[in-house]
Amino acid sequence: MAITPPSNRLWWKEPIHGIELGWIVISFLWGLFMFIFMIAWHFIGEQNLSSETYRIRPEAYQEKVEAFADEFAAKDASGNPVEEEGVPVVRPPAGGDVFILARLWEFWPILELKKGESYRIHISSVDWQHGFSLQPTNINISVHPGYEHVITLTPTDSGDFGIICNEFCGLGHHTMTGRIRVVD
Ligand SMILES: [Cu+2]
Repeated sequence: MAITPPSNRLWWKEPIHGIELGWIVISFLWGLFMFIFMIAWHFIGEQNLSSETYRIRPEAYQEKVEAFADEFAAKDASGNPVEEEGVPVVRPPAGGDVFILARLWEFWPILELKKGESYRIHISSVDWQHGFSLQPTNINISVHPGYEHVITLTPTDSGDFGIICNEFCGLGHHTMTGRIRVVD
């Protein structure tokens, strides 16, 4: 049995009911309001992170991060590189460009930054998609191979800040963590 009889097949040409039209208008306006506020929150709520993004080959990014880590590797009193759980600690000069690489399943290297200085933090992946979530701050971006993201950041507190991957990336995903240390 047809829902509408054959004589009434052009059902979409029937006049729309007032209440239905009312809801369509309300949901359209609400959608418009939410759309505008995605942009507005960026300015009045400091919600969406400002970041720049550039194309880069994963191998080229890896070379850049390794050169950076070599140049500014932290050394102990006897001149040996400082590592924590096999990951080198890097002490870049205050206020410059710093680099982090995401890969299965680590963030590399560990950065040591100075409180109150502005840094441009570069982040990219060399294999799969990962997430960069800086705890406990509201800094959270997706990290893709082939794209270099740059976040401008000024640490306002000292201490250890954890990085966790929040895009599921396979077997070791739950162990994929990193660290940014902020010193006075
Ligand atoms: Cu992951």
